[in-house]
Amino acid sequence: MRGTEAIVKTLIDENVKHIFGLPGGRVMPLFDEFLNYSEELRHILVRHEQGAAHAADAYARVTGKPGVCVTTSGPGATNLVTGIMTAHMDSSPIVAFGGQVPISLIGNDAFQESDMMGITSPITKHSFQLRSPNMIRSIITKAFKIALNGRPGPVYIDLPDDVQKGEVTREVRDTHILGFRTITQGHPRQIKKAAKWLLNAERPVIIAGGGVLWANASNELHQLVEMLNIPVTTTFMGKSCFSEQHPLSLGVLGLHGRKVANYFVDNSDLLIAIGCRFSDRVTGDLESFGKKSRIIHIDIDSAEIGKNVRVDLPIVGDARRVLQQLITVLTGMAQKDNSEWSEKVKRFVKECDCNIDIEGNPIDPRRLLFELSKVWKENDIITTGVGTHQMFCAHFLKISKPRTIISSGGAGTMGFGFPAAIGAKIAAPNVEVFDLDGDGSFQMNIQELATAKEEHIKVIAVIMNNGYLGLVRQYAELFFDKRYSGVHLNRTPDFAKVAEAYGLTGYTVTRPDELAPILQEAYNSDETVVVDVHVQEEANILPMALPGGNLTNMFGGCIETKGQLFKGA
Ligand SMILES: Cc1ncc(C[n+]2csc(CCOP(=O)(O)OP(=O)(O)O)c2C)c(N)n1
Repeated sequence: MRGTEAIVKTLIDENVKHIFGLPGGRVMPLFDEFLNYSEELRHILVRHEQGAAHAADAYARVTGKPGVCVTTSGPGATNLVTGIMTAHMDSSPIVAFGGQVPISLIGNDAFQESDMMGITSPITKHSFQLRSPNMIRSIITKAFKIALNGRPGPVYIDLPDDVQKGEVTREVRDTHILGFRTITQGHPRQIKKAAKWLLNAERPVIIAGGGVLWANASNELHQLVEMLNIPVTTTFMGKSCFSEQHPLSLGVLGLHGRKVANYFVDNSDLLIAIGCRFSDRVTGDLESFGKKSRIIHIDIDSAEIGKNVRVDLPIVGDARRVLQQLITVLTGMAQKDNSEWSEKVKRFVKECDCNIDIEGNPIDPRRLLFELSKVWKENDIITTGVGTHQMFCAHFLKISKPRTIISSGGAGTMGFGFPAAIGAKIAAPNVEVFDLDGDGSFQMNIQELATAKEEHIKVIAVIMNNGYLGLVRQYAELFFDKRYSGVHLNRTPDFAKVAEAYGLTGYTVTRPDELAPILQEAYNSDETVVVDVHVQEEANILPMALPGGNLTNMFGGCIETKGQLFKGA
């Protein structure tokens, strides 16, 4: 058996059905093999390798299974780096393959050689270099195991040319990884203690992070909330793990979070953080975060516990397993009436329910979200770029089904949205996928329109076009005396015409009354559509807390808040 055949067969055995990539000299043997297995394994040709990594990443976020991408050596492989780092920061399992020069040339500065082991090691869970065709099955199987088990994350595999071309003479089948052990069950004593704390707390709040989604623990989370009437806030990465239509949903917390979420987190006496890593975007000032509360931290990655915040009760384990354990223990205990707390939360949640049906021309970004929400169905998926448009989504969009919002949180990678939409659509062909993007972010991977056209992948790109690198402009306005340096996008192309140039349909929207019919038309279309929505140029995403400041010290925004939210609270 050829090395390339062993690669493809192992991928098929790992249930891989799609692979995103772009070829070059050092990966041609593998691409040649793809032709022999095109029925089982569909290769999707992207136009830039970064797009392949983001598509694989989004595929993983939608399915919960590793996404796979493949590139040639040197610049092909280095073009993956931003995508691998993005997946790493958001704990997304991808397996990325890069071609490599033959083993005998490694270290010679051969044509298109790059030290991908060195480059990827800080941004992956593990990097492998295949050094013998006999090791192919063993290493690829291990790579999938590592990517998915425990805290998920990316794995890189370097594929020297001669290993691809070589013969498998004695296949190594060992897939055991020495020292790789994941703790999934929470310690029973800690679980009991957590249950007691939960029942004794006067003002408990759950903070749910991306780990809840990766563990498929949304049902258990809802169950726990029904049982105890505890409010839930999510991190941006956890958004969608708890229905934001639920009366006890506080929405997203943090720097650009909702006032009501930040307020209740700050005033709770018990925080139960599940699968969240307490990023600086979530905590703000670490000195004052959680000052009034005890903190229970449930996480599969023990290294996260105590890393950023003081933890009073650590529980290492899989979020779903631990929640199941907690529910079992709590079932046997006398429940406490905490209706005073939960009613207060519900009242404040209602008060903080902002109006996003905003009139006026130019279009307010919230108006776009309002119209979008009317068009899409709850199982449809939305991806985003990075900027104000992303934070408008985080703050104002109510998402109710798990894994339906896909965004680059930890890395904040502009250009993520559109290729991610492609990956999401491949993963979930029966729902509509929207990429809600910024005019800056969309231009960073605009070339993937060709991929969508050629591969008949239908997504709806909606561009919140403000003519600026909006979030940086906002920070310049707020923190640099409105001294705008390098934030105006003077030469933005006509996106509708760009879409047409790729053989697709494009629309330009400049008036609020055009939004509903055009979005509906885009929804009904069979092909990828670009909807370029011209919004207010200097719309700020507010309220916000000061970076590094106290979470409750938010300024701006909420002019539409009904009532005086925190007065006398
Ligand atoms: C690859 C990359 N480069 C630079 C940045 C810094 N950055 C953060 S937000 C932003 C502006 C984004 O502009 P746009 O996509 O138009 O979205 P808007 O804020 O206008 O909604 C920039 C430049 C980044 N996050 N990622």
